[in-house]
Amino acid sequence: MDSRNGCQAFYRNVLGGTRAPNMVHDLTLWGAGTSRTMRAHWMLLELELQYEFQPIGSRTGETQTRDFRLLNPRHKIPVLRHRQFVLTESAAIIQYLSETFANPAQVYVPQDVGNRARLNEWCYFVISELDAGSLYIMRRHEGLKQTYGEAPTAVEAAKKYFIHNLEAMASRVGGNDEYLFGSRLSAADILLMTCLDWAGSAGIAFSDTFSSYQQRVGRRPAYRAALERNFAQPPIARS
Ligand SMILES: N[C@@H](CCC(=O)N[C@@H](CS)C(=O)NCC(=O)O)C(=O)O
Repeated sequence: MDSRNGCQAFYRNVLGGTRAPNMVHDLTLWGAGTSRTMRAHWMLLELELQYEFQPIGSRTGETQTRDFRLLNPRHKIPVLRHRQFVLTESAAIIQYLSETFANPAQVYVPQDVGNRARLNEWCYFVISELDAGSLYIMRRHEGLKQTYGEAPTAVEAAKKYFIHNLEAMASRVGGNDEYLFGSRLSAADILLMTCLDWAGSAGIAFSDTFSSYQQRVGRRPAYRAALERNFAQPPIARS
């Protein structure tokens, strides 16, 4: 949103109305109960940021209200607001947070173009091949078949595609390093871990390499705190 859209009323009514004056960084996160919202909570908690939480859920009607559609015309969660800056897309949100509130002791943030490209490479791979290209296809055409149509062949193919792409990451995940980029968590780990959890809840079994990774990453206090916050209400769905 910017002034080109003539959004003064939006800033006044929607952003102004949600401002949290006691919060040091003036951050609000909309969204709870899904793997995508989990990512944003997790990164906020890794960086030890205080934020206002609007726990709206998917397919509850809460993403369809007039105010929310002004915030995100694509009516999806999560949405992050940092002062007057509004951002959607879980991967973009966690990368923005990790760079804006860099905490190098906790989270890996590349310092040069080459390393940033390498991090993007893995983030885009997980988001496009594991999330959108596999898990979300299964979700839409199995769990949400009433809305998107039943397509068992596509679901079966998406499961195989998920395993195939995951196994292509095995050498990176199963090496000596704790995380994808060495000894520190990165945005790519948050994306991968949330996809593994989502796949597990969809009944996909994966190799020991990924189970060990899941156990390792799952011991992080911020991950556990984010699970509690994001899934405080029984989730309707992981996606
Ligand atoms: N690519 C987006 C996907 C966001 C998305 O699809 N969110 C779903 C829930 S996981 C949603 O908000 N659906 C709107 C609704 O069903 O009301 C992201 O990663 O943030």
